[in-house]
Amino acid sequence: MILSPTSAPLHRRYLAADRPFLGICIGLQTLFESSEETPGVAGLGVIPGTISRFEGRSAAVPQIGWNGLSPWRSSPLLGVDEAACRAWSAADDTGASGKKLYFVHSFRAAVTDANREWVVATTDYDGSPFIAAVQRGNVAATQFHPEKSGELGVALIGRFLAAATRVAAGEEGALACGAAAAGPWVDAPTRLARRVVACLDVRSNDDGDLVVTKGDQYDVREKGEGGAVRNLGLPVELARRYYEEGADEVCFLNITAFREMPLDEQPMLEVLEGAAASAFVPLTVGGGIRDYTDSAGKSWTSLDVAARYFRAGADKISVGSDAVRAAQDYYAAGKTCSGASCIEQVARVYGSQAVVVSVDPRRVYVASPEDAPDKHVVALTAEHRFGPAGERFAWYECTVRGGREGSGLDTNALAKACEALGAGELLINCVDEDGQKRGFDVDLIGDLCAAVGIPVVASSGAGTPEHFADVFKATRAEAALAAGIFHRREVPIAAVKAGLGAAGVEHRGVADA
Ligand code: 1PR
Repeated sequence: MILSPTSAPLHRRYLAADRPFLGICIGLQTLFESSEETPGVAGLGVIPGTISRFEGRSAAVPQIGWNGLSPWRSSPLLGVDEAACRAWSAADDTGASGKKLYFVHSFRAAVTDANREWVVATTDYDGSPFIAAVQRGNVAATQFHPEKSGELGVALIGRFLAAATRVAAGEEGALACGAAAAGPWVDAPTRLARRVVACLDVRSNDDGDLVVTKGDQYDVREKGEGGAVRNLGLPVELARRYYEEGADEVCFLNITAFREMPLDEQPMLEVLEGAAASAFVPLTVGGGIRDYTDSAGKSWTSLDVAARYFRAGADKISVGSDAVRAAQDYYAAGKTCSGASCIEQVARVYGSQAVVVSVDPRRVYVASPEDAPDKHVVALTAEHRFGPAGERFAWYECTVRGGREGSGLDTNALAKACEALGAGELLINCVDEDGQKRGFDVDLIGDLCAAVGIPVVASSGAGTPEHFADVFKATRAEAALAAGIFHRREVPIAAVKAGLGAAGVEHRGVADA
């Protein structure tokens, strides 16, 4: 499609005039001719090709996490030339195989002969390379999110803005990249890192201050009569500390939202705005995301609530109690989707990759699978997980209201329903292991990883760096989350990453700049 610099709409004229442009994620995909994600809607057609969905042959879809780049040519924007490119794939001191950037998408552009001249770099996922960065003249775009890719990404944006300023001042070639190439300089496939997530359970303490707290099997108060809410720090300060220490994501959970109305909880919006201004990694927020009527009688949909969180700086929202209700409705309606659930509303507008379901299972022990014929029973493999009478089997009941109420629904059924409803990721807590520091419940995590094709985040029970390597070696979980050991400074994130390197688990290095 030839773009006419005069007759086309403004955005087309801007691109046709080769003015400095940096597209991010959907901003890259829009440059192509069309996308399977929006049949019948034409792209800008600047780059030949159609965007297509990952097939999920050998990896979870969406791709969520930090993956490497295979540069094809020098690029001032990416900050790579042929010599520096090798640094991109060289292992760092924690054993991470090269620098990584943050991707979160279900669709991608494949390299074709017709678009090869645009390709600056590719990345490998789900068994094949896809286009990670394009450029021609001053028009550039990346599939990854530089604004969420730590110092590496912040530096890339800085280089783009500086070069764009020089181009605007008449300096030709300030953004120019090397000549088009036939393929990557380094023929080693890139690998997706397993993510280390820091989780901040947030609530008001007895003085009304919003603090980060931590439960012990979901009990966040100090032991003893009238115990105060544990105060482990301030949310924005802790989020910045974890970012600086190398956390790959930060997750905020408003753990009293099921009692108060979330948007009356304005402080959570301020927490997100503060964190987004200083922690340049993905932020997830959960707690209270559901349809509700506020204290003034105004009705808000889940989408309204989620939209406020996204505008405040969240990249993903997490749904807990409302996901259980949605799953129960799904089964009650004969495994059909109503379109009305929070998961469906938000996934339809923002994409599945923005919707996390946070599950709060607890074990219900049975002597044998036959004792729970209508439940998905899991065989327990570690003595500390056996029941009080030595039971080696359990089904996992979803709880709601922060672990306070059972739902009767088993977690395996919930996971399948939420995937069908459009959730993009599962965050699997475990009430029994929360705060116990005995390691993640790999029986539960492995069972759910086998049940769904979306990414899984293991949560609850981390006590040592080895526990992270254990869950990544035992299951395909794409991420592992911890709270207590980070808040109490018992285990540094760098120690977790070094442990992953020693165990040969792909991860993102701590110093990514
Ligand atoms: O139900 O949509 O309003 O969401 C409420 C959210 O808040 C849910 O994601 C639920 O898991 C969470 N939540 C509610 N009450 C508590 C509590 O602790 N009293 N947090 C709570 C549950 C799970 C993680 C925890 C990990 C790691 N905690 O946040 O941090 O288990 O802990 P560890 O590393 O110290 O073992 P909705």
